[in-house]
Amino acid sequence: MSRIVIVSNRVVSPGQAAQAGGVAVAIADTLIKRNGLWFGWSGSVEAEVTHEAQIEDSDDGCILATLPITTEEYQGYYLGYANSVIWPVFHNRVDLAQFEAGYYALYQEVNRRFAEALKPLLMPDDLIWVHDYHFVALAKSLRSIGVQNRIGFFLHIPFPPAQSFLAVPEHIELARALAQYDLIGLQTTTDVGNMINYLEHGAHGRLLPDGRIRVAERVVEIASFPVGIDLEPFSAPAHVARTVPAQAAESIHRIIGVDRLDYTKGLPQKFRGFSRFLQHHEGYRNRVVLTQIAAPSRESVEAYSDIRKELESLSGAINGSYGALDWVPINYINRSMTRLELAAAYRSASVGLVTPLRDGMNLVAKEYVAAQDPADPGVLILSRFAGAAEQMAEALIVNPYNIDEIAEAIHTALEMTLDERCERHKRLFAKISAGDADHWSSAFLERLARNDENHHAALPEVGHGPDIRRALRHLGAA
Ligand code: ADQ
Repeated sequence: MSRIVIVSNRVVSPGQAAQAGGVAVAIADTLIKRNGLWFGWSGSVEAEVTHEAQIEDSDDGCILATLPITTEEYQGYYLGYANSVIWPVFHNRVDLAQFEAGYYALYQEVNRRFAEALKPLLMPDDLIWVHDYHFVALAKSLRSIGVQNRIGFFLHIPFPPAQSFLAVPEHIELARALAQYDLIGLQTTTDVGNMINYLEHGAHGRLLPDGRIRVAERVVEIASFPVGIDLEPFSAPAHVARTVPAQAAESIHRIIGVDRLDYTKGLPQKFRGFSRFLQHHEGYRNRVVLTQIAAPSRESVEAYSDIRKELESLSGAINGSYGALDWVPINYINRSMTRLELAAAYRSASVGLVTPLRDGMNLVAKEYVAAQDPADPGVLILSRFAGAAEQMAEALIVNPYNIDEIAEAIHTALEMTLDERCERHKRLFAKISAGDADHWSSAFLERLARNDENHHAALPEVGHGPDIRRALRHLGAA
């Protein structure tokens, strides 16, 4: 079996991955099982450029290889191109993208230097799995220095509609860089449709009968692999259930929100939706509290400090209007929490309110479902613009821009009968168990591992693969 080499922006010791959460857990499990190598940024920023990775053996039999970046790269590559161009555009916020800042050169430079530092660590039959928008150009840099291994790429964030992607001045360079991968994994069939539509109409790509696409003399396969969670940390600790009272009185229902403090997460709309609910349903005043746990994120990017100020002022205004001596409607917590604390908070909540304006998947939706008591579960309210909505149709699906719809969904959730709650939860739980983190990484790696001959044999001989057909139907093109 080939060794696995994972490349991601941040590398953490596999033993600490559970606390880092989400994808780190899935990556760490895969690496431990296959004694792999994890390569990426060390998290430190230094004055001098470093060319060689620092190697460390982890206790779990994996190898960690990391490099620092320079202060200039931190500004231009990390905060700049990755988080002030790709992140906003891919989340359909072209208005926030800083195209003119000249960040692209530093993005290419970091991708090139990381490829050069990775090459000496590679063995000929390693499978290389690159994660996320920080490293779109990594395969291109690896190929240019002679690396011929199979290289897969997984994009954790959405791929935008072609019209948004075309706005990026370097879109053709990015398309050519994407074509250097053998397999591109996206979260949803909508993302697959968007990428294929762009490649065909914006980058002269040609869809082949076997479902792959030819771009700039390279043939690449694109498919959806919805990311899953490791359920155990959320479903196991039944002993922590109900140790987190919503507020002093036991009869108070908790609505829970857990998000990084990011403008894509729809937090102001969520607060306004909750306020509208209190306005329209007076009987629930004093009986419901919204606990919003919002971990600070990328605070040196201006758009992020703006959202923080907006939320502080909104929660203050709502608490000022509706609060009473013994009741604070919004319990706004601006820090990170442990997995155990999160599991207990999810389980103590009658409603999980997950309303991003755009999200690749959204793991919080899955964590909330995993943490519920199957005999008395809470109700998930989920934005139609989270990738998770493609799988989790049994949630109450809302338009996150429509605060009246959010308000009414909160009311419906709080009034829902036990039978209906159990039925919806049973179906959602079955889906997230079948598509957990392990299933996600195995499915991606199996597909990547197929050699070209097997690959052709496994795909339909005529017409496009099922993912491509669904994606094209979605776009009205087939
Ligand atoms: P994120 O944008 O970070 O991930 P999300 O999927 O919600 O979004 O994952 C966040 C993770 O961080 C969850 O595991 C959650 O429990 C944890 N978290 C959030 N707030 C926290 C807090 N205050 N304290 C502790 N933990 C907290 C990106 C994409 C998503 C995609 C994931 C995985 O933007 O769309 O689902 O990658 O592919």
